[in-house]
Amino acid sequence: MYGGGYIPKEESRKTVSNDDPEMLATFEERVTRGEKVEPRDWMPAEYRRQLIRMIEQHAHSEIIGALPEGTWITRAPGFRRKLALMAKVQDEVGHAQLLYSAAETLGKSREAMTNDLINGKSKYSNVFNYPAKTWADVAVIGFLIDAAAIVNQVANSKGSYGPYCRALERICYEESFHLKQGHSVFVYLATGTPLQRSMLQDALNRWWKPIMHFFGPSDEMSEHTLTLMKWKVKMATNDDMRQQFLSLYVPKIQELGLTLPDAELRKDPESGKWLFGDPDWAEFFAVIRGNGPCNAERLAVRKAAEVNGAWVRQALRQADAQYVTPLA
Ligand code: FAQ
Repeated sequence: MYGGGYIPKEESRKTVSNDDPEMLATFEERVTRGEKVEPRDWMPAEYRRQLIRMIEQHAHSEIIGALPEGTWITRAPGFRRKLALMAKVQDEVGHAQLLYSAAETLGKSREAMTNDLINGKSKYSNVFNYPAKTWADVAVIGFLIDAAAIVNQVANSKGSYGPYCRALERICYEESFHLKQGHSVFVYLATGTPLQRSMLQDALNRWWKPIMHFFGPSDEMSEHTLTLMKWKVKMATNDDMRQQFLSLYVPKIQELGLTLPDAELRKDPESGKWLFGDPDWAEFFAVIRGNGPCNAERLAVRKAAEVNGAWVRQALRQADAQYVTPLA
């Protein structure tokens, strides 16, 4: 099931110190110079493991992320909105394909990744474990969650691992259309009837906490940031990305006369940093460990798709064996 140098977590931790010190030093010099690392290049076992973990989680997030908005395709208000939402959801699934391919270059098979997702072993983004209750939720996801994803992905597309960076660049082009789609629905509701405005305000209130969690735990609590930044897999810390998002998007939300459900949220004029109330990290950790409002439902849908699609994969494998002549 595993191949191409992929070593599962437990074993890889043991091998970290076994990396040849000279090879490690050369690798780190290359990364520091800003060179891209490609799949056949030598890399430390822990670099490989961390990349697989992060890219795989990202791919799962795109697949599961299609589900909350996907439930609104049949109920979108009007044909134009339906068409745009359908295209957006389809793009998210395409992003997962790009990311699974990037993770495969590191040696973990797609089958192993899918199994780890449906068996609950792999994580995916906290935000997709909350329900999309109204059409206004589609506006909040499309505008603010896509915006948050762009902040993260634009930064990391300048990172060290070639296949991941190239996938992120392409994803970011598409995400910027998603942001426009989300912004259009968001502004439409924010400038609409009192009922539309209150529906949007309610969605914003429900999504704000998960969005604050989206960038990961605070830097003091983050387990992987230091290692990932040293190797230029992550190009900004969780707190820096959260700050960047707040600077860009809080003013846009407030301009529309909407409020945010955090009485302590304000920009400190001295440090230029955003201050906010307790983000409730207990809820974040509960959700990423499988105990959010929709975790079970999301995995059940993904599992059903896997089971129901088994015959298609089998038919494709058979067709492949029948018609494709192996290269000599
Ligand atoms: N959700 O040490 P750190 C999208 C876990 S794409 C769940 O700080 P790290 C597109 C973390 O895995 C959204 N788990 O971790 C879209 C680790 O657990 P582990 C996804 C989280 O890796 C839009 C533990 O906590 N984006 O939205 C989260 O250094 C609209 C300790 O945390 C990406 O995946 C979380 N939010 O930093 C689709 C981008 N945060 O693995 C549809 C790539 C942390 O040891 C609709 N990933 N954890 O068991 C990253 O940039 C990083 O992995 C972070 C976390 C920043 C997410």
